[in-house]
Amino acid sequence: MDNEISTQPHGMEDVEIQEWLESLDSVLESSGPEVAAEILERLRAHATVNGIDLPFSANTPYANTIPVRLQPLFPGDQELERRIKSLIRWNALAMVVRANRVEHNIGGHISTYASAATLYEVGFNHFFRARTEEFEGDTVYFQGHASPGMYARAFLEGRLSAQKLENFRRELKPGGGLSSYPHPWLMPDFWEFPTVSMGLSPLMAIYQARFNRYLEDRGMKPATDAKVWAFLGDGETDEPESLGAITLASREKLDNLIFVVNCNLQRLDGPVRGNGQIIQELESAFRGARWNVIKVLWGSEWDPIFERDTEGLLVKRMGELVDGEYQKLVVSSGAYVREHFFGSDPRLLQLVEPLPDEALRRLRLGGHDPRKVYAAYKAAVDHKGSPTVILARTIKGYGLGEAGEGKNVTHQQKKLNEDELREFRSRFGIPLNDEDCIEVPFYRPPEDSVEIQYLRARREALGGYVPKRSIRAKPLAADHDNLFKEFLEGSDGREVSTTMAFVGMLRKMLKDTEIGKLIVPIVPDEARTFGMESLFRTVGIYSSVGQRYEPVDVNTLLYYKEAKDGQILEEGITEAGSMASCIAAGTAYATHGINTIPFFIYYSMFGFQRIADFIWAAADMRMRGFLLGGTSGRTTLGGEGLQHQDGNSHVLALPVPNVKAYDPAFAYEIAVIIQDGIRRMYKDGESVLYYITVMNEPYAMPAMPGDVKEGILRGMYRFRPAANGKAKLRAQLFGSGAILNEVLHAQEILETKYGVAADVWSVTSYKELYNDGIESERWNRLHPGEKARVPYVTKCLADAPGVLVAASDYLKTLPNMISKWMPRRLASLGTDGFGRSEGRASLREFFEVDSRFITLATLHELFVDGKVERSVLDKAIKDLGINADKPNPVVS
Ligand SMILES: Cc1ncc(C[n+]2csc(CCOP(=O)(O)OP(=O)(O)O)c2C)c(N)n1
Ligand SMILES: [Mg+2]
Repeated sequence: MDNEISTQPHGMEDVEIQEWLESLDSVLESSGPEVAAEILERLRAHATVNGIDLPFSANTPYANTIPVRLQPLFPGDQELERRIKSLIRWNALAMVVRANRVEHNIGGHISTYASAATLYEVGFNHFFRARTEEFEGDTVYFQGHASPGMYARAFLEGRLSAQKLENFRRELKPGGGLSSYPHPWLMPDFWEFPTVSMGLSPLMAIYQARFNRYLEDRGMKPATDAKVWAFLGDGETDEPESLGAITLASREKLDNLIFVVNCNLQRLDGPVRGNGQIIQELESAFRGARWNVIKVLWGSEWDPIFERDTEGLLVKRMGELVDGEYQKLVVSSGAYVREHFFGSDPRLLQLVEPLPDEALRRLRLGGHDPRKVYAAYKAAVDHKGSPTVILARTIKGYGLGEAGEGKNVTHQQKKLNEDELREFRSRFGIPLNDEDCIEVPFYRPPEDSVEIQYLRARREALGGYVPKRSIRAKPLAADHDNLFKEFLEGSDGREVSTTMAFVGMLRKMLKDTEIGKLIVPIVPDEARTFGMESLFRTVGIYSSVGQRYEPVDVNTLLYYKEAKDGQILEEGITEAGSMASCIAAGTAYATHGINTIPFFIYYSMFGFQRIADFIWAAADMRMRGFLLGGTSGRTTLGGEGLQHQDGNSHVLALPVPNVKAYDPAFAYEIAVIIQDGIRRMYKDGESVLYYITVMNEPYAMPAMPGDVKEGILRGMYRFRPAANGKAKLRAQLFGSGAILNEVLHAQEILETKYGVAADVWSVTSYKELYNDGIESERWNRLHPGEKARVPYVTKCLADAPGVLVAASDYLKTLPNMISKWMPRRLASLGTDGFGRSEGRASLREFFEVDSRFITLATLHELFVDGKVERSVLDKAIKDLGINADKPNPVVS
């Protein structure tokens, strides 16, 4: 930490220092801060040129960034706002305490909001503008654990009933309750952004602010001064995602973005940086990234003390303390503060001599002083050219006193004893008597009280209530039969991959009059891998500054074209950032009232496996759009090996309830899925999103064999029946993705070499089949008296004879999970195990999913059923060239 203001360096006389400081002061006075800064900058350069080694520091002293003389007047009624804030504090606390009285251990958080109340209330009373018909509104990411405060405010605003508050964390009670944290899925009229998985919201906020600019630059919404506010915890900043994209924000000059970090110096277990200073650490990280950093450390009570301190001793002392010591100071008596903080230097003691101990104890921190917080917010919204972070010092559990103010255990505090409740009540002036207060009732002053009137008037002036979520976009017509028709017709023998087929569809969609402009292609530096480079030229890569250079490949047809109205979001190597863009685009129907349709294509292994929690948040947010897992399939992506070859993502897509996951084999399947997806999401308004894997193996795309659309969407359909349906030996083979070709090949081998007639099914989605199966089971269990529902798989296979064999490029668990609804035993082949750097054929042999292993599996099933002799099997193993003692891919 380098924030010391040294007073006597290397024997230099005080007077010399004083002279330098005075001349700077006089420049400041006569010519202003800009000239003073210029001189200092020149001085620094001069020093460097003359060999003076100036240590780098991105820190400023441990003091408020905004000096008192630049502090604006507080525009509100401070006393009234304090009373309103106290009521919110009380109700937030009551909500948690009551919930835990009714149901022990139901949980909830008191101390986070207690520390952040002023940070929020200044925002609600003066800054957060609601979304209205005329104005898009500010976008606010509330710290997840502060949710009781947001509910308590909405209660005072008359938006949430006492009944709802009573059922905080008990959402399933009659009349409904309130979700623990912000979840648009559970409270779709209230919350907009899920923030409780820490670290996600800062990154999402950055890309949201960037997406707002993208919409403006593309002329899809008017440019406004709407802001994106993100409230985070200081502990939360340890999540790599929290700071992982801050340079994008400054590079893009996102002055529409404001972070507020609630620096209570504590996380759950204890101090964030007991032995250091989290505020200084964050300051240097953000300043280094060229953000505008505003520190709000000290409240107004400190101002006169600073003023008396002409020697800079106080700032120096403040910079010396580590956070562990600060934490102790805020819970200590005035006498202790005098002795241990000011006592380090007699000159410091002198500064506070006139103040009694009680006044020392009451020296507020900046984050609890509305005037300081207002000044910081005002400076942040007025700031131009870069994003702003406000580092506000607060006390965790502020006001809880003995019940947990500033204590290490405070994060988990959910109960207060009678004395603690009375004390809290008295401290915040809640009009409840001793007896009533221990019942912790919710308290709302009458409608005509000055508090309610004021609160309502403030919100009215700011356009309405926040947070509030509503769907603002009109449904699309989504009548795209013509658009997708050509893809149902096959490739006329031309070999193309499903990726190429998809890119062809994307190209066509981009030209469509209804959805062309709405499409947002998003790619983390893999556009060439997916053959998308032709789009660079046609729709351009978004860049807020256009293209300031002549691209090296300008003479080629497909040159790298960046443009201010470019449509592609080429995010660079950040799947998390790309997903955050996808979320912003896929929720714009609510946030902006614009039906943007994201198509986020990425290396499939780096999707669900790497950024699953963002996908979970997207699902919670009711994101609409398409995730495309490119180069998927453990054996279809040759060469790349263990890290890239994805045989997992369809399993990892299972837990996200509203993700529809497809593993299509042919272009027409993809066309059917995308067309239907656009209809369901953008016309019918369903809260689903799509995951489609596409592969890079080229093969001829067949035409759609009749009307199999329903089967494609529901998860399976018979693609190619057996040529000889009358044969004695019968089988049903199931294939997905590129492995369907192996299955088709096995069908031929079985028929020509072994006299087995097999039907081949394309299984487009095991997830759809599984969900349908468990839903039928459930319904039957709950309605035993009614006609039993039959799972779709069972219906499909009702009259299908023979043994059953499935093969895919994913784990065997996928077919296994639906096998119980099949008429007979199922043999499953799949790619469990680590991948290898190899070609497709070797990989498919290694994982035992090629046509030979499918053939063998079928014969083996027939053997188990007593339909063929052992000798047939032995001979087949030999004829097919299968090494029976090869390594087991699952464990090798
Ligand atoms: C990704 C993630 N990990 C862990 C948690 C559990 N958790 C909830 S709050 C908390 C501490 C938060 O500390 P801080 O960010 O400083 O917020 P404060 O409550 O102090 O304002 C933890 C560890 C979580 N919600 N998300
Ligand atoms: Mg904290």
